[in-house]
Amino acid sequence: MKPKYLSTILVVFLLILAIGCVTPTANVQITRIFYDGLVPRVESDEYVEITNLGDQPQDLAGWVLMDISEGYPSFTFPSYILAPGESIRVYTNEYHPEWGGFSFEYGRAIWNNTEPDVAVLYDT
Ligand SMILES: [Ca+2]
Repeated sequence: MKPKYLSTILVVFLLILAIGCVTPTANVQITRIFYDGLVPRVESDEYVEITNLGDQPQDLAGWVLMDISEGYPSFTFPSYILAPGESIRVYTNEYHPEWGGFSFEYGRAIWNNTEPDVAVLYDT
């Protein structure tokens, strides 16, 4: 291989590396599960808190929050721009506009109080 081609390959490689470094990546994570609700039996006040830990706004449209221990319920987000540092909550069956107003609208407790369930947040 001629040196000319080697340098071209090197330039392309560095270009890909540079684009990878400057492209903003989402860092949205589950930061809390309030699993032991205070509302008797139905625990409608349980919630999962989700925070944007990155430095770029992230649209949550189509993202899915699910209890994968049971495989249900799941919540699919509408379009919502989560600002850097902002937290929202998905309640079991309550409506809190100050936390984004998201709810599973589920009539029973979701998150087990004794044997922890696993919550997963899927991006699109
Ligand atoms: Ca619970």
